[in-house]
Amino acid sequence: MFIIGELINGMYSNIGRAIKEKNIAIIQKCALQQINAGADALDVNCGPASRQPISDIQWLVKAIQEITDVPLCIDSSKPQVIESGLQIMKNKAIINSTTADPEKLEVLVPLAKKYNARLIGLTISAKGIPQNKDQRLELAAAIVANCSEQGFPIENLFLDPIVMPLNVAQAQIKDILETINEFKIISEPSPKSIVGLSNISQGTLFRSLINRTFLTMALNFGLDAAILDPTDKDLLDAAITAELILNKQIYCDSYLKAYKKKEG
Ligand code: THG
Repeated sequence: MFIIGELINGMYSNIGRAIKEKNIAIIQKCALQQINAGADALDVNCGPASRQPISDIQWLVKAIQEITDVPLCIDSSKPQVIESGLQIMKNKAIINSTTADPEKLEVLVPLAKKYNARLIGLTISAKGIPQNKDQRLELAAAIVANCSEQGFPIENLFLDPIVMPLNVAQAQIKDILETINEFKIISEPSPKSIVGLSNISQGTLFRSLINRTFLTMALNFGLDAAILDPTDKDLLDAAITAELILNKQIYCDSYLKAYKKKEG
């Protein structure tokens, strides 16, 4: 599984404060902590409270690429903010995200092509978040068709079914898991799948337990990537063990240590 660290997000109060005060050391420490814990890439989101998201995202990207060359996943609903991050990016880029809205796809797919970036497509439209599997798949197919028409390689597209909190949308979670599996049959080559894992446990107790249980289930439905907290050791151990059980890692008695060494 491709792991994108979620912790550089202005939604977290320590990061929100660091962005406001331009405290570069806090951002760099958070980046290294996530990479050392096993992150393959880092999500970068200046948060809902940022009043100058264009300059804030550029400041974050500059701070992080001073100390690492892992791919950065520019997380914003505003295409201008995404482009400002891409303009100064030296690391590989992932655009997080487009929706299925034609106006957004017309701007963000060409940007992904221009900057050679991977692209995350959310199964959401101007009508909002779908309520069932068929609506999710319909929007996913529209994103895939639009990317194909514009000549964007589908292997570089991640589809996100949008994970809802368990305490808000319990009846939809099984549908979301099945959607992940069915993304694969939309086209050949297949698009990849991704989730924002921590959404599942927002507002619940036992967050870590719920996150890791959902992640192991999603892996069984073929999940390729997740935005998650890589410093949650139990979560990463559960993911590695799930991949072992699914025959994606080779068994040995010290498989947890072996996997981490290989990654580190
Ligand atoms: N899909 C895609 N991108 C995403 C999401 C997604 N980016 C944002 C988000 N969802 C993934 N990242 C987070 C980061 C933090 C939390 C959830 C998802 C989180 N934060 C605490 C909370 O809200 O309770 C904040 C705690 C604090 O303030 O310290 O849970 O789905 N493509």
